[in-house]
Amino acid sequence: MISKKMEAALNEQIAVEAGAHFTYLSMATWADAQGLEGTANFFFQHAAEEHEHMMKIVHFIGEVGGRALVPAIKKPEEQYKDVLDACEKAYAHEQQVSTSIYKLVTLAREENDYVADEFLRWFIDEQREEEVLFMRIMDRIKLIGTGGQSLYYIDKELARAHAEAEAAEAAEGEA
Ligand code: OFO
Repeated sequence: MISKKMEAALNEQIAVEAGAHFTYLSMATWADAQGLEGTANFFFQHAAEEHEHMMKIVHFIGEVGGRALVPAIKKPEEQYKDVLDACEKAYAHEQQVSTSIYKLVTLAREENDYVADEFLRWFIDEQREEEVLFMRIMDRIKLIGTGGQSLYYIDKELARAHAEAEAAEAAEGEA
């Protein structure tokens, strides 16, 4: 049975993941409206992943005898200067998410909640992968340049990142 403290902390994480889902959804629709199809698909996929993260926690809380609560979500930012700006904000967001996951792990250990500790391991790996992904994308965008003519190549780069992520997910599903 989960402690009340752990249950409350995991419920806060549900709000964090839902917030990430909304943030990436907003980046996706912004990119779509700019005609940046590759970028939009990349962020739509990321939004879907954050929804999955949220649902993992919802189901976990239920499994360990707690009650998952549906959070109120703050409206995300709607305008971005350019793709680099969106990626920088996504990276900063992921860093915050990582911090909140680490705090959950610390709490699980303080509470001797080995089940939650084990459950959270997946999120630690996921956060590392996501931070690396955004760092790589930002590096590539900086190499390509952010001028108008670079947009086509930046969009292709994000389309490639999207395709790679889809392939990795499919391979994971087959394993
Ligand atoms: Fe990328 O944030 Fe979820 O865990």
